[in-house]
Amino acid sequence: MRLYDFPRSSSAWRVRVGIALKRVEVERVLVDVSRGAGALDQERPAYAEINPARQVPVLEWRERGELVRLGQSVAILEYLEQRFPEPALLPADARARARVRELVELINAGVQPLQNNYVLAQVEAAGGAPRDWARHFIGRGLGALEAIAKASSGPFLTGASVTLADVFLVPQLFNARLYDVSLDALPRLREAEAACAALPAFVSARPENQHDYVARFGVAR
Ligand SMILES: N[C@@H](CCC(=O)N[C@@H](CS)C(=O)NCC(=O)O)C(=O)O
Repeated sequence: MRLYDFPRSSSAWRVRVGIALKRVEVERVLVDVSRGAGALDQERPAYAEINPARQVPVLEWRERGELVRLGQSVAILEYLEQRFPEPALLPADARARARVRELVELINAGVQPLQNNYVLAQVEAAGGAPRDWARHFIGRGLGALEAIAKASSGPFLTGASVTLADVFLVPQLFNARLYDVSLDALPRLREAEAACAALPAFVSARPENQHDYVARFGVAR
């Protein structure tokens, strides 16, 4: 399997965690989706062939001689969940599973797209204030997540074991700090983040631990 990846991408980070938790062997291909100066690998026509959305992550594998490419972190993680069921990241119980998916979508659909680099560049081009915009939507989404997570005793977002909800939470909290969102009123989210930080899969997936990237770009970007 091959993962098209960028260390600071919160969506690719989710997939790195899932891959590490399930101990799947992957080859990684670095795609620079940052908006800084320098080569934007994703702008090269070749990458549009790999993902017409020109985004990371993409998971690629061969199946019965066919090359399969799959974008969207939710689709990728659900595919991995079916193919590598252990450890389970979606609970078996229907209600608990739906709750996890609710929290996943809160981040995946309700927060991350609104603070994606591409959107922030458009906000800036329209004369807006991209950092204020990002801070507003991240704070709003995380507030809702906290209110829902409060109903569970923890330490993870929905209870005693790690689920996809936690996999989506950790990179989003990293971005929250990047945009100076206050986490003071979000104790359940911080508790879940601390529980995840004790798991090696979450540590190895962090951007600063992507050593190929650090060697190529330095850690700051
Ligand atoms: N919903 C997608 C979002 C993917 C996404 O937004 N990727 C970002 C990095 S986190 C990206 O490639 N941004 C570059 C761009 O949109 O130009 C997923 O979950 O995979």
